[in-house]
Amino acid sequence: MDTPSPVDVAVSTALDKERTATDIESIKRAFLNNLFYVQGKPVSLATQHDYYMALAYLVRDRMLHRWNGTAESYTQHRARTVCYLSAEFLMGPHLGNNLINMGIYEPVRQAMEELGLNFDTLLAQEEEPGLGNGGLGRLAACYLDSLASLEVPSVGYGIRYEFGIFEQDLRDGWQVERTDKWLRYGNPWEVVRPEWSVEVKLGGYTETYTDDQDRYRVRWVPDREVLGVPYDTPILGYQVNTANTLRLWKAEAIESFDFAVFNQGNYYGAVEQKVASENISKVLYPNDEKTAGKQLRLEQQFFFVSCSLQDMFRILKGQGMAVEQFHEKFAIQLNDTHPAIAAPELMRLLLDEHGLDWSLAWEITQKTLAYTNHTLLPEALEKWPVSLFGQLLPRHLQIIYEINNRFLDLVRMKFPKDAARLARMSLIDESGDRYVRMANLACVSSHTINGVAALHSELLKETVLRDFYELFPEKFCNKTNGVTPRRWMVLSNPRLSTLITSRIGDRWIKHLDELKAIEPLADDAGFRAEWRAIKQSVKRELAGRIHRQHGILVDPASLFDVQVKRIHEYKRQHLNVLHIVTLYSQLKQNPSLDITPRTFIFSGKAAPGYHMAKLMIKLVTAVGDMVNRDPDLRNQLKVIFLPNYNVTNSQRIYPASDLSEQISTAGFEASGTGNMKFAMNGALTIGTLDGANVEIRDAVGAENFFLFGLTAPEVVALKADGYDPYSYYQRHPMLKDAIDLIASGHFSHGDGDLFKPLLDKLLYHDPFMLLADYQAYIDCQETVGRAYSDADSWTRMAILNSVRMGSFSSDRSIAEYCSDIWKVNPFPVGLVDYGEIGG
Ligand code: CR1
Repeated sequence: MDTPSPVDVAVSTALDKERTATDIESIKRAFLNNLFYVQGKPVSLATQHDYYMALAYLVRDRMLHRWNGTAESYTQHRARTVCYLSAEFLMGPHLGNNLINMGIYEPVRQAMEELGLNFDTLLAQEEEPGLGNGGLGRLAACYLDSLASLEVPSVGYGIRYEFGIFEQDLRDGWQVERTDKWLRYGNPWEVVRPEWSVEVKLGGYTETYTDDQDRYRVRWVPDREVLGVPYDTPILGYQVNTANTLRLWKAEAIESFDFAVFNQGNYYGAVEQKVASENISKVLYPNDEKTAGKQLRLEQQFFFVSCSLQDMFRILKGQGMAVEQFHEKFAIQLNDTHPAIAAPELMRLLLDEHGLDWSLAWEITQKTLAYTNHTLLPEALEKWPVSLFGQLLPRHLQIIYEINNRFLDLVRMKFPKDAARLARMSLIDESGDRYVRMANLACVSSHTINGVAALHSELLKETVLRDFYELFPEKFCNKTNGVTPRRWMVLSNPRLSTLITSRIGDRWIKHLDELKAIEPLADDAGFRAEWRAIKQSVKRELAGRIHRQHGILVDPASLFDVQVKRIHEYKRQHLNVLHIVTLYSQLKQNPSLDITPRTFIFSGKAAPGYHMAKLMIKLVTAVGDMVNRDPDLRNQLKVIFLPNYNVTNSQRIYPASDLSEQISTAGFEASGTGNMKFAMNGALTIGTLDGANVEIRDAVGAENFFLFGLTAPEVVALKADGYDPYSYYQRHPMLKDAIDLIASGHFSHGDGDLFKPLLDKLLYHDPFMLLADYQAYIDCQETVGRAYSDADSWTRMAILNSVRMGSFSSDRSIAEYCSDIWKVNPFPVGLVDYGEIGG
C-alpha cells in the first residue's frame, strides 16, 4: 500500500476537523458559546435575533476555512478570474442557502430543535440584503451561486447600499414606501477590509504635462475625493470547497474630520464633507428599467467601478503580474450599462496611472470587457447630459471623445457617406441637448455583447443595437438566463426536492438536466399522488399565512393563479385584472355558473415615481376588496395582493403556485426569470411568446404550456397598421362590460374618476396592446380552468414542466459564459488544514 502524501494527510485532517465541527453536539456547543461570547447574552436574556446571530456566526466560522483556502489557492496560482460588475445584487437571506451549500442543513436544524428552538423562526430573523430591484439583481445573485458551484474563480463587485430596495406597505390599498434598514442589527455575513480601501476622485479639471521621458501626459486634478471601503461576503458553492467573494463598496470620507475647519470653530462644516461622501452608497435607486438621470446615480456607478478596477490592479500587482497582463488575469462582465463607465476608467488607469500608450490600453480594455443587455425598453437606455458628465468626470469625457473619434472613423470606412448612421452610432447624442450614450459606449468597448434569451438577442440585433450588429456581427451572442436550483428548489421547496431525490438521488441539484430521469414517473399514479400531496400541503401553508397576516380565507384546493414581479404596464398586471373582472361579472349575472374556483395572487413593487404602476396596485386591491366580500360568489374567487415582494416572500410563493402568469406584450420582456422558478416548482405557465417563455415552451412541450396572444412581429405589424384599441372595446362585449364596470366606480365606492387615467390610456393609446390580446387571454384562461379540473392530468403536466427545466439552471448559463465569453476554466481548490474550527 502507498503511504499517503503529506497533502493527503492534511486534507483528511481538515476533513476530520470539519466533520467534528459539524456534528450535532459541537454545533450546540459552538452556538451557546457564540450566544455568550459574541452576542454577550445568557440564554435567559437572549432574543430570537440573538439566537439567529449566534447561529449565523457559527455557520460563517465553518465557511472560513474554505474561504481562506480558496483565496490562498487563487493567489498562489494566479487563477484567471471573472469580475461580475453589477450595480445590484439581490442576494436574499444567506443562512438557509449557506447551510444547504455546506451540506449541514439537517444537523443544524436538529441541533437547534434539540435546544428547544424553532428553526424556521430562526431563519426568519434574517433581514434580507435587498440590494436590487428585480430580475437583473437577482440574476447576478444566481450567477454568483453558479460560479462558486462550478468552481470558477470570481468576484462580484457592487455597492453596499445602506438602504436597499424600499419596503412596501399597503395603506387603503395603495403602495406606501418605507426605508429598508437592513443593517440596523448588524450583518454577520460580511467582513470589512479597511486595509484595501481605495480613493476615488470626482470633479475638477484636467491638465497636461510632459513626463521625464518627454511624453505628453494628462493629469486629472479632482475637486473631491471619497474613500471606498470593501465589505466582503463569502459565496460558497454547492458541496465544493470553493468560496468566492462578493465585494461591495461603502463610500466614506477620506478624513472624517477636517481639523483645519474644525479648529476655526466650524464644526458643522467639518462634518459636512463626511455626510456628502457617505451619500454615494446611501440608497439604491428604486427604478426598475428606467434611468433616473440624477448626478448621484452617476456618482454611484463611477464610484463602484473605479473602486473595483483599482482593486483589480492591486490584486494583479500582488500576484507579481504586469499591467499588460490585465486581460489575461481578469474577465470583466458589465451587467447592463450601469458599470459601462468601466471602459473609460480602465483606459484612464492604463494611460494616466500606468503610462501605457493608447493602442495598447485600448486593446487591453476591449479584451477585458463584455456587455450584457437586459432590456429593449427605450426608457431604460442610459444617457448622461454631457455637461453633467464633464463636470463630474472631466478626464473620462476626454477619453470618450477620443474613443468616439477613432470609432466614427471606423464607421465611415465601413459605411461611407452615411451621416444618419454616424449620428445614431456616435457615443454622443447630438440631436438636441448633448448626451453620452452608455449602451453605445458599452458596445464599442466590449469584445462580446449578449442578450438574455434567444428572442431578446435576436430583437437586439434587429432593433436597439442594429447598427452595432451591422458593424460588429461577430461580437453578438445569446446567453439565456437561468436560476439556481439550490435556492429555488432545494431551499424553497424541500418536500418536492426530497421526493425527487428519493427517486433519482441528489445529483440533479448540480446537474439539473438529470431531472429528466423522473419523466417516466409522470405516468405513475402513485408518484403523481405524492407530487400532488406536496403541492397541496405547500398551498395550505401559504393559505394559512394569508389568513394569519391578511385575515382572508382562501381555499387551498382552488387554482392558485399567481403573478409576482415588478409592477409595470408592459408586464400587464391589468390584463390579469380584466380577466378577474370578467369572471366576477359573469358570476354576478349568473350566480349558479360553474367555474373553476381560483385564488388570484399578486405581489410586486412599483417604482415610487411611477404613478400608473401605483394605480395598477390600487386596481388589484380595489377589485379584491369587492370580490373577497361578495357572498354571491360563494368563495369561488379570491384576489390577494401580498405586500413587500422580496426574495424571502417569493420563496414561499413559487412552490405554492399552480399557474404562472407570464403575460407581457410580446417583444417587451427581455427574458424573465420568475417564469423559470415557477415551472421548476411545477406550476404551468399561461404566457405570450416573449422572452424566455419561448424556450420554456419548447422545453416543456407546447401541450404543457398555455399560449395566447400576439407574437412580437404581429405586435409590430399591428402598430404599423394604426392600432385602434377603442375598436376592440366596441367589438368585444365582455371586454366592454369589464371596462365599463371599473369605469362606473363599482370597485371604488362609486368614484368613477379613480381609474380613469388607466382606462383612458387603454382605450385611446394602449401601447402594450391589452385590448388586442384580451379575448385570446380570456379564451386561454378558460382552457386553463377546464384543465385544472382534471387533477390527474394537471399533475402530469406539472411534473413534466418541472423535470424538463434542466437547461434553465444558472449552471448552464454560467458554463456558457465561461466557455464562450470569459474563456475561463474551473479551478477546483482543496481543503486546507488551518487547525480547529472556531466558535
Ligand atoms: C428584464 O426585464 C430579465 C432580467 C434579467 C430585466 C428581465 O426580463 O429577466 O433583466 N431587465 O436579465 C432589467 O432589469 C434594467 O433592466
